[in-house]
Amino acid sequence: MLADTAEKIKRMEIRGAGRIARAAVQALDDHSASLGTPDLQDYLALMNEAAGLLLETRPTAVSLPNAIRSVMAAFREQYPGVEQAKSAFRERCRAFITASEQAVQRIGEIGARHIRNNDTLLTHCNSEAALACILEAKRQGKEISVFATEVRPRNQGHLTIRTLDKAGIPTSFIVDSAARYFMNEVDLVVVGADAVSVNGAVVNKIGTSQIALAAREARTRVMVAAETYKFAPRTILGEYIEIEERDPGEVLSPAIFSQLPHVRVRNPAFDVTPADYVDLIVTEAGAIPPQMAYIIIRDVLGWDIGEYSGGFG
Ligand code: RI2
Repeated sequence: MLADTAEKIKRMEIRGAGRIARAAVQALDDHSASLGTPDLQDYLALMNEAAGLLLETRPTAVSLPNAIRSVMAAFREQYPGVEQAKSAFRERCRAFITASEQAVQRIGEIGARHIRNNDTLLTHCNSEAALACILEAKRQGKEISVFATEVRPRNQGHLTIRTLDKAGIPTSFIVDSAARYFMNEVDLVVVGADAVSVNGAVVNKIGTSQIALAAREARTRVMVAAETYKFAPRTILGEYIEIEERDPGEVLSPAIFSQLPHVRVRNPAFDVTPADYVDLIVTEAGAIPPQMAYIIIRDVLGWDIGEYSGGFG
C-alpha cells in the first residue's frame, strides 16, 4: 500500500503539490495502522523508514517533506505503547488532511477578491489552489474567461480545461508557446506553486517563468496561489530547491531519440520565477507580496533563522 502510493506519486498518477502531500500522509496513516509490531521502538523505526520512502518520490514539491515532518512530529512525544503512538499519529494525519483541504478553500476565498468582474485570466498547469480562486470568482457571479495552457509534456492542461468547462467558464485552450501571443488580452495570471523560497521566488511547472516574463512585459499581474506548507524552510539557510528532471521518454518516444545519437532530451519539470515577477502570493494565512515569504516561514511554519543558523538536528 505504502509502496504503491510512492510509486503512483513518482509516476504522477497522483500529482499536484497539495494532493501528493495528502496522499503521502494518508499512506503513512494506513501504514501505521497496518503495522503489527507490539514494540514501540520497532514501530517508530518502521514509520521512519516509510517516511523516507515517500520523501524520495518527488524532490521539488516541498509540500511533501513539510507534510511528512508535520505528522511525524507526533513521535516527538513519549508514549507508553504502540497503540497510543498510533492513535496520536492518526489524529495528526487527519488534522493535516483537513487543514490542507481547508487551506485550498480559504485560498479560493482570498484569491477571488483579486479577480475582478470581466477579467480574462491565464493559468498554467493544473493547480487546485489556483483553480480554487478562479472557481470561487465564478461562484460569486463574476464574468470571467480563462486561457489555459496545454502543459507539455504531461498535458495537465487537459485536467484544467475539464474543471473550467464543468464550471461553465469560457476557456481558450492554447499551446504553451502561445502564452506571449495572447498576453495582451490577459488581465491576471493565476498559477499554483510547488515550492516558494524565502526570497519569494516561486517554483512551479516548467514554463511558468516564461509566462511571468511575458506578463511583466505586458504589464499583466501575476498571482500565485500556495498553501503555507509549500514554503521551503531550508531556503532560509541558503539551500536551493532541487529541480526535478524527469524521464526523457515523457518528451520524445525512445523509438525516435534512439535513432538520434547526437540528441539528448532535457526534461525539467519545474522552473523558478523570481519574486520580482510575482505580484502576490495568496496563502490561507492571507495574501502577501512575495518579499514577505520569510514571515510565513517564521510565523506560520515556525522556522526562525536564528534558531537554525547552527545547522539542522
Ligand atoms: P496544487 C503541480 O506539479 C503543478 O506545478 C502545480 O502548479 C503545482 O503542482 C501546485 O498544484 P505536478 O505534480 O497543489 O503537476 O495547487 O508536477 O494542486
